[in-house]
Amino acid sequence: MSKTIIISNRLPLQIKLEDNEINVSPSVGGLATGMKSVHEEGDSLWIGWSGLAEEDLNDETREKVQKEIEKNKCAMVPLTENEVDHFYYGFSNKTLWPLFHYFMEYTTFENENWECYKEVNKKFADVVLEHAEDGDTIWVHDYQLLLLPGYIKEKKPDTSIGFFLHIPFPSFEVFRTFPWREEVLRGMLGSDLIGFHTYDYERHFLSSARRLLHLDTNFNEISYDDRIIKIDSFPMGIDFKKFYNAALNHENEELEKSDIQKRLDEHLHSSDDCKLILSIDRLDYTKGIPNRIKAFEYFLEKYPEYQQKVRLVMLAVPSRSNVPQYQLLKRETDELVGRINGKFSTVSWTPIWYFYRSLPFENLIDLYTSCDVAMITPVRDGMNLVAKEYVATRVHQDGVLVLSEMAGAAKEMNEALLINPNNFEGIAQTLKQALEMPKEEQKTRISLMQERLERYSVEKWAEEFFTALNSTKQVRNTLVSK
Ligand code: GDG
Repeated sequence: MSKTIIISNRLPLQIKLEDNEINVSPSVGGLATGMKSVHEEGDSLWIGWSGLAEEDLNDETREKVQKEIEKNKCAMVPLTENEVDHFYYGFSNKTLWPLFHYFMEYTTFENENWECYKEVNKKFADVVLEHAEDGDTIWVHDYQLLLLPGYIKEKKPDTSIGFFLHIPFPSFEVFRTFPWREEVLRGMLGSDLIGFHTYDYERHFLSSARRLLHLDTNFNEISYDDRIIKIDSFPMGIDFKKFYNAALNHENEELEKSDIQKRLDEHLHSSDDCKLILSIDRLDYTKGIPNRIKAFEYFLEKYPEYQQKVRLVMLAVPSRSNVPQYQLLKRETDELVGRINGKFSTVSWTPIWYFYRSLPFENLIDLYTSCDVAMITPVRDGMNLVAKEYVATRVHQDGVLVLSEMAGAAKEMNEALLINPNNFEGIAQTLKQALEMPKEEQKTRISLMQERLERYSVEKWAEEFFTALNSTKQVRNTLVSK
């Protein structure tokens, strides 16, 4: 009986260690949700890092972690602090992340990090090869594991390997600057199916494969190493029902109120007719946070009648805070918020409510359901699930999504108001349009987007990827039997 192996940098578990005791809970992220049914049903195994460095564990705690992981149908790839430093913070987040998001000025090319990236990908391969058998279906996720498909295919050619990239694949002109470009392409081409969020990323990949490796391509297929590899786009969805139902329940239940909800309640029950504009992102330079704040400042200056009538509620979730660019961004964001609040605030009104923390799911729903407009302005973003989640929670079909055309999500959400994140004039006019949009128009736009989100949910995304991967298996079998 063949089985399914899912591999991502992190396991779909949150593992906390306190006083030699470990606490394990399931992750709530999009990937974990999407793969849940695949992982729970049938014979399946999820391989990844636990989030704890080897140095944090002793024999006793390692055994406990191991047991919990096995109980959850997972297997662990052990990583040392040094590996986390060079593979994760180093190569993944100082080289691949900025380069693939077109931040070339932030990209470092350190040979030591590259060597460690290769070693860790091999470590992942070793764990996969301990478990994989001919006929198994293997799904590898994201930019931390670009070399892994190649390492697996070399040793286990009779497995079906799918790879999905959650971030953009950059254009050839950017990718060609990368010193290890051929090795990385060859690593990805160990797969039988390579998936991206959008057709543009797929096109960029095909172009790099053609121009750098001189490979033959036929539409979306590449001939490589006596194999045909299929390249396709699979825009990732969300667990629509989870968000929609949470928003419905939220209206009925008396939940324990967070400081944010108390503040939102005060606002909603106050007599002023101030509207709320929401933004939620990890504090990451790709998300266009400084641009958004500056565009909001421009809006308040250009349309002074909106001063005291609108407020930006901004949740920035701490992320990768030991990478210097993220520390600089934090400082810049703090300063910009301070400057704008200092410039415009009155005794009764502060233009920006800024929260730098991560919130429990229920509070995320508080934010989504309380805000009139969501303003999502990444300068580059593979997909952007926050845009989709905001729309899914609008159970009265009101609200307006202002979305950057640089987010993969913009390709599917035509009814959003699309903006260029660098055009402050355009953003200001679009914000005004959003704040003044008639209810009927809001309803038309939101319902159309909701229908699409419900139909193309994250489960559907996973199902379609697996169907495409299995069809590559059938094509291979036919070729072999000929
Ligand atoms: C990468 C790509 C692509 C956020 N704050 C809190 C919280 N969240 C949840 C949101 C959403 C997720 O985190 C963020 O997803 P995004 O898609 O917006 O962004 P990335 O983290 O950059 O994800 C991206 C994605 O992979 C999937 O392929 O879309 O382009 O960069 O689900 O709800 N959740 C909770 N508290 C928070 O404070 N509970």
